[in-house]
Amino acid sequence: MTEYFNIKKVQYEGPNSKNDFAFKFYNPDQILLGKKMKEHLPFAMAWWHNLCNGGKDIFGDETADKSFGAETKTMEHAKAKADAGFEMMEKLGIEYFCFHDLDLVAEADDIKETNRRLDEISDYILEKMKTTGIKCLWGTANMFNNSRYMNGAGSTTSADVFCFAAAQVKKALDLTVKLGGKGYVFWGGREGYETLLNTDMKFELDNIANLMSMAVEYGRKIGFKGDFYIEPKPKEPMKHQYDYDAATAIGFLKQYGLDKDFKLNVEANHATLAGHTFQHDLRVSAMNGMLGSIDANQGDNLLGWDTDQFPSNVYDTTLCMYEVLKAGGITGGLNFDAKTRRPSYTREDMLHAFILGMDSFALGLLNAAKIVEDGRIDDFVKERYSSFESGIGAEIVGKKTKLEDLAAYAEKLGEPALPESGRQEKLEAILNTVMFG
Ligand code: XLS
Ligand code: NI
Ligand code: NI
Repeated sequence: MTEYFNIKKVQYEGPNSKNDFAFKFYNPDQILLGKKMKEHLPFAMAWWHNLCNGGKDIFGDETADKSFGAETKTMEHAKAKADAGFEMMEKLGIEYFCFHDLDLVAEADDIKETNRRLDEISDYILEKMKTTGIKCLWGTANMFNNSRYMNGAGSTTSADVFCFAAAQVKKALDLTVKLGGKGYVFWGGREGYETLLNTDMKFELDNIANLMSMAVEYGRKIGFKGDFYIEPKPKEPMKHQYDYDAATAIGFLKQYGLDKDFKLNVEANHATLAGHTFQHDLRVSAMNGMLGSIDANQGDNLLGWDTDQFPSNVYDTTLCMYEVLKAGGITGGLNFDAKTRRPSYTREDMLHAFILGMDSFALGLLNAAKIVEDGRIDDFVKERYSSFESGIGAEIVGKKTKLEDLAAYAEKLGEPALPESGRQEKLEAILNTVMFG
């Protein structure tokens, strides 16, 4: 079989190694807080960015050749992509992949033919999964590229397009179950609007929820036991997207009674587009018991779009893994929803990108474990609210008070003392010492 990546399996060589094709920090079998590093970090490859995307942007053509030696849009090409993908995952020690239906095969003019192609490629992929032990993290349907989805899928203005979307979701669920996927994602790419002058927002939201409810019903019927996920994103491609951020998506799920079957797939670069930190959206999801999976990438603070970079910012990976550890881990995985920069167009660049991302998350995990073990930050937060542990504070928390009781307490007390200092600078210094000390 053709070898696409001309290297041996990437090994851990430690921080002093100068080998570009070695891990400096990701040491899969190293035990941390009672678990192997690779169990803390269930990395996944995104089929679309790595095996499909050639770097096309609105001003220019592809720079990377993703034909993998086959004529594009053929089944040979679909299989060559699978071969290359599995070779790369094996060489990097990546145990999961994520896919859209239309990452796997080219869409045909007729949905029946598209589905036949999907059956053929999923048989092929299933064989590769059996021989390599690589697993599917989640599947999804691409309901944003084709022009029929100009107004969205669940939020479309056309009942016929809605049915087409339903057909794609049904097939993508079939594929996810066939490949044993842990999750099924709804990223509402075009589920949003450009102007309220032509939009019935309430109607669109009801329809999206309806599509999701039907997906849950069908998925459970065919034996899907995993989690459904909403992946929030505030904008791009639409001006306004309904799944704006974690808090909005959770409210939506609760409103429509979908919160038992759904969790969130939080993407770093989407959280920042919504004006939050990555850590914020992770915390919002975790505190609602809905942190399911993570799209592990990073954006660029100077740009206002989803740049989908491989993570290199260790502060961010540290605070991400700190949230994950505090949440007791995730049932999903860490999907590198990320691509190499357009001028980094070679296969070596793909490997460098994953090694960067995996090492950045390994560093983040090592640091997060140190923060937890050090305990000063967690202790400070606990202490900060200690006035609610006894006396009137405990009564408030225990819901034993009325507004009149508190007013009487306040009148007797007079002007309260200022709350204790928030000590942000001290805590940031502790973080630095824990990370670099
Ligand atoms: C786009 C999204 C997309 C989803 C899957 O911004 O991140 O890649 O993860 O549809
Ligand atoms: Ni994503
Ligand atoms: Ni994204």
